[in-house]
Amino acid sequence: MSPFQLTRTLPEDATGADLRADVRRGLARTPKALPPKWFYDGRGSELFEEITRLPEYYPTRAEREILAERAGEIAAATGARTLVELGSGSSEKTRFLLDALTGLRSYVPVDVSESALRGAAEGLLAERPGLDVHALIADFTREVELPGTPGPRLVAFLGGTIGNLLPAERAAFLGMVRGLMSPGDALLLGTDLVKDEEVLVRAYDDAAGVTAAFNKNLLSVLARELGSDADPDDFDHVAVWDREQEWIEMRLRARKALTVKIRELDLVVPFEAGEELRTEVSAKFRQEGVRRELAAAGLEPVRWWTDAAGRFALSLATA
Ligand code: AVJ
Repeated sequence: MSPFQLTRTLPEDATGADLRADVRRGLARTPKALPPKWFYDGRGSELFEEITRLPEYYPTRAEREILAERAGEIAAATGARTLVELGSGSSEKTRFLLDALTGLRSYVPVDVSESALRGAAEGLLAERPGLDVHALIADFTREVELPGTPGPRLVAFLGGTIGNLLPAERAAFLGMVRGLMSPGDALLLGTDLVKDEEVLVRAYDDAAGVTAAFNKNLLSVLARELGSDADPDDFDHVAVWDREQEWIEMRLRARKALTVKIRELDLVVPFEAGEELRTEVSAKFRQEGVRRELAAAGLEPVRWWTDAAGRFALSLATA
């Protein structure tokens, strides 16, 4: 059997149908809102990689610091023979885990992007000739069906991406993950932490304007995929801290009254001057909240690590 397999559980046209449904629903509601998963076309993924290198965007560096420091402990605590990575993207930070997990036999990266999966697998297969890589093209916010790889499994969901889900979606997601796990398996979860408002807002509204370009790239996705005529220059990038919900919201704010025509949906969407479209929430967590959400999904929190500055946390939970 080849050490590389690629399985598609996502129908070829699923993404298009999902996008249409999300745009129809999201632009009809008040306030207007779209889910952040639509940022990540080729250009959006590039812009996100650029964000992770910005001086203001600390989460990637903070999480890498924890992984570099704690990969050995994680490996010892889990003894994983399979590593499942949800939303693996470029799999860059995963190297720490792959290097530390000495008994690892299988790596299962899960992502909606086939190109990201192929790119990540290529380097790995060369470096780790004994490793089976079973890449899964799937949307981790939906049902995921894992290949029958050896246990125990470590399921990693890194980057703080869980913060992009709304509370009810997080509960559903954690329940789905719990359902993938057998006794002895573990979840490694990355969460960005509540901190000073200024630091948070700057991380999502950087001086170089990369996050603004990332946010506005959503309009390019809508133009290409659905024939939308929204002009990025007619919108401002906005990042605000919601202190009640404890999340950052990114929005696109119309600079003037305008209409957006979306040809493929036969839709005309009016914006008042100053009206905002929510494009992302990025929730920030406290240890108590993470414990509560894990427990509510039937997962037992067993370890909690932060970077030295206490900005970001990795949790380990068992099934
Ligand atoms: C990688 C999805 C967790 O919410 O911080 C970065 C995405 N958005 N800058 C985040 C993002 C704006 C990022 N996640």
